Order: sequence, then C-alpha cells, then structure tokens
Amino acid sequence: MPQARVEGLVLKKYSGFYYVQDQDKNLYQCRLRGKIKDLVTTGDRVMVSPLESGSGILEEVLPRRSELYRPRIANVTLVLIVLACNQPVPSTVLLDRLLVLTLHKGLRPCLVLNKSDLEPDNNARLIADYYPRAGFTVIKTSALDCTGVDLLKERIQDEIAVFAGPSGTGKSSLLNQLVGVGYAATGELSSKIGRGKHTTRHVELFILPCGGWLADTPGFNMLDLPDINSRELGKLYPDFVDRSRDCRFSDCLHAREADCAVREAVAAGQIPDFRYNNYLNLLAEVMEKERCYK
Ligand SMILES: Nc1nc2c(ncn2[C@@H]2O[C@H](COP(=O)(O)OP(=O)(O)O)[C@@H](O)[C@H]2O)c(=O)[nH]1
Ligand SMILES: [Mg+2]
Ligand SMILES: [Zn+2]
Repeated sequence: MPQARVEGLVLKKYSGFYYVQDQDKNLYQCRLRGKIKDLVTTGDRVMVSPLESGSGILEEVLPRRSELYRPRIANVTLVLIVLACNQPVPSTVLLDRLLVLTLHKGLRPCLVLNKSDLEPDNNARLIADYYPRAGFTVIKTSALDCTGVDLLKERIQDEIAVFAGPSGTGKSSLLNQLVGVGYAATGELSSKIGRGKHTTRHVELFILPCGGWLADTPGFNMLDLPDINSRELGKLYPDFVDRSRDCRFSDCLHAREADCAVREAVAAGQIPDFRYNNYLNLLAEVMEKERCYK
C-alpha cells in the first residue's frame, strides 16, 4: 500500500537530489518524477510521494507566491536588511534602494542594525530614529553578545527569509546565532563555494529551531536597477504615501510640482532630507531607464 502524498518545502537541491521538509518536520531526499527539473527551485512548495527510509518522489510544484532570481529562490516572504551600527558605516542610500527593491517585489522588509555593541555611527542613529516612524520594523542586534537575537527569532517565525545588505555587516554571524550548532560545517561549504561564485545550484534554506527558514545567500544583487515605473516609485515609500493624498496632482512625482505635500513634509522636517534626496536620486535613475527603453 503506497503512502499518501505529503506537502513539503524544498530546502535545497544537491547532486541531483531535492531535500524536502514536510509539515511534520520529516525530511525526504527526493528524485523527480518525470521532466519537471527546470521548474523546481529552493523554496518551492511541492507534493512528495514518500518511499521507504526518508526518500521520496517529488511529483508536483505548487504555485509560487514570490520569486527572486539571483540567486533563484521561491516563496520568500521576509527580507532581512542587515546593516551595521558601525564597521562598516551604514549607508541610507543603500538602505533605501534595498527597501524599494523589497517592496517592489511585494515582500516584507525588516531592518536589522547589527553590531549594536559598537559605538553607533551617526547614520545608524538616524536610521534607528527615523525608520520606525516611517513604518518599518527595526531590530537592533549584536551577533557578538546576542542582543536582539530573540526578537529576530520572533520576527522570522513561520517566514521564509533571506538576507540582504553589504558584506561585513554580520549576516553569517547572525545566521550562526539563529541556526545554532550544526551550521559551522555548512558554513565551511559555503565559504568554499565562495563569494561571487555563488551558484544558484547551492541555495539552501536553513531550518531555524525557533521556527521559520533562512537562506544563506543575499536576496538581491544590489546593483540591479529596479524595474519600476517612475509613477510607482513614490508608492514604495510608506512615509510618502499618506501625505501624497494632499498633493495637488494625483500623479505627483514629488519632484518639482507645485503644492506637493511630500515636499512640504520635507520642508517641515517630518521627512528627513537624506530620505527625500535618496528618493530623488532613485527617481532620476528610474526616469533615465524609462528614456533609454522608449
Ligand atoms: N562587534 C561586532 N562584530 C561583529 C558582529 N557581527 C559580526 N561581527 C564581525 O564582523 C565581521 C563580518 O561578519 P560576517 O558575519 O562575516 O559578515 P557578513 O559578510 O555580513 O556575513 C566578522 O569579523 C565578525 O566577527 C557584532 O554583532 N558585533
Ligand atoms: Mg557572510
Ligand atoms: Zn507630491
């Protein structure tokens, strides 16, 4: 009597096998049924026919809710944007770009200000002060003394999360804290694969003991231009959206238009200059791209 099919999550592909975790936390080493190879990626929800001794046949891929391409990973729900309070100094330019990329993909961002054990740079202070008021979750952590790691665990529960952010901010160190013992060996594997040579073949979702899954790779290529319409850009700024209802023009770009409520909020100090200037720079970039493709 064959066992009933089970639904599961693809944690990684490796040497022709697909490693799938079902809802009761059982792991299956799967081969594919038929020719669906190109369609299966880390993060996919799939149907598996269990065989004896922890193996199975991957029968079918269920519809995806989201997809990232470099590296390829499906069904991500949460992007952890990791910056350091210092060393390296956090850049709001990079932060705003990553927030736009995340929101444009329909994913939830969570800002992580790591290295909270160090004296914070002034930018870190600005970020910690403003972004919670702009509607973002900001968690201060230290992978060194474990500050905030419990808050981070709570945030990741039941999510499929990826890291984003520059190198040196402590992403690998945080992953170690979150995954606990057992990661080190895999960490060695990923350092062998190396930065820059990170192939899509080895994207792995780690099971967090606290619940949730976290990929060991950056979620975005930060140099990618967002494929965004200039009229849409402002909608990816939650702190602009409420105010833009009071702009005179419904399609206001918040750049040079008269009676722009966003610019008034900037002049009144409710939206900081750096945030608005970052917006104008991204807007110019998006508009330049629109001109090129016309
Ligand atoms: N002081 C301090 N150093 C940290 C912290 N987290 C990571 N580091 C150090 O920062 C460096 C980069 O960390 P790593 O995890 O490799 O960063 P990644 O490039 O983002 O993966 C290493 O030397 C870590 O030991 C932290 O919370 N506080
Ligand atoms: Mg790393
Ligand atoms: Zn406006």
